[in-house]
Amino acid sequence: MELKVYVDRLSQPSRAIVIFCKLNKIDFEEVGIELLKGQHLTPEFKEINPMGKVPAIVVDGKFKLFESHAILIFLASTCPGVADHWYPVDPYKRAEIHSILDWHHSNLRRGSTEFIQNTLLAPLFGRPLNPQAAAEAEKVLSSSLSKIEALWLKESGQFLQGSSQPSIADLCLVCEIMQLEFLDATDRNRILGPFKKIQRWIEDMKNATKPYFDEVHQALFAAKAKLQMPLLSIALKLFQGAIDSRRQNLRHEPSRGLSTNITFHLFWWENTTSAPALGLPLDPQAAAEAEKVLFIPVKDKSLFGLKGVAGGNQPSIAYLSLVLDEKDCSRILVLYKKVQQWIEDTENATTPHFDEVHQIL
Ligand SMILES: N[C@@H](CCC(=O)N[C@@H](CS)C(=O)NCC(=O)O)C(=O)O
Repeated sequence: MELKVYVDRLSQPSRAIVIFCKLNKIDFEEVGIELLKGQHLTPEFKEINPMGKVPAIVVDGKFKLFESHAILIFLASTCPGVADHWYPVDPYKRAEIHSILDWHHSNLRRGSTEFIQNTLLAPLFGRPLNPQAAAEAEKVLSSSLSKIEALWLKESGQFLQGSSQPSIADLCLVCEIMQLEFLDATDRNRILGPFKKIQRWIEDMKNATKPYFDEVHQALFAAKAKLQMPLLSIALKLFQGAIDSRRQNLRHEPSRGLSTNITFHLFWWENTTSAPALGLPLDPQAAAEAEKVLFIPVKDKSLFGLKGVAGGNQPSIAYLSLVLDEKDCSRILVLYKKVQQWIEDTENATTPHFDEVHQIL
């Protein structure tokens, strides 16, 4: 198998893939895609990942895959010699790993990336820092960390679910938390300080994945050192205008991964409709932001061929999850005939249960 791995080591899911490949002696070629240079937005890279995100892989020059969790599952399932503990064959253990991975994207990752963006990185992408968004993100992040500490780190073993050896879920979550190294010590200590088990677990993961964990994270520490250079911040301010106008041009680019889009659908729904039921105010500005993100990828689902996600002519669980989530976006969906047809097809393929279960809406 010829494997090309497209990554930027400053990206946490990219690091998880590189560490996994090195550790498991998987033969691969690492192709650097520098986010800060916009290399993920070039037409060439979008041929590989139409979402314009790293990581992505290409196998034997033809099979292309994005989304880090899916990539790790694919590699663990197909590459010879990967130890069972990374992605156990036992369906119960496997299901628990999937559960943690799905949770990761809309909780820990959401809190961590939003916090880092809004306290530090936003100006690099032409956006202002947003202390209010950072404060909200910190709540999500801290709540996620407390869930990991209370639910999944147990006395029976060093790793998630009390296992004695790590799985791909340990790798993804720890790489995510390592991104907090970008922060200054005060922020990082305030956030991570209360979580002693998590601190111990990070050390255990470093040891379990030696020497690759430190090697691959070098890029992060080097970038942090650069970010702290005062000269660089002055240069960034000077270039702010140029970056701004570039972002304007990119505004209409699809730029979010599929699982993130689903999360944005939820934000949109919450801020236009359901928040009062939870005792929260509606936030039209947040809804408008979420809608911008949601809108583009719905159109872009034509990229999947719609009549055959992954080439099948029968629906998969992916169809079911996406359709369930977007069924009620009629205002948005009205423009997208193929998506409407696909919802109809999924509805027919799951009749009568689809309509029966949607009754409650
Ligand atoms: N859910 C995706 C997330 C991918 C992602 O957000 N990658 C970021 C880097 S960490 C990226 O490429 N961002 C570029 C952009 O959004 O323009 C995964 O797990 O692979």
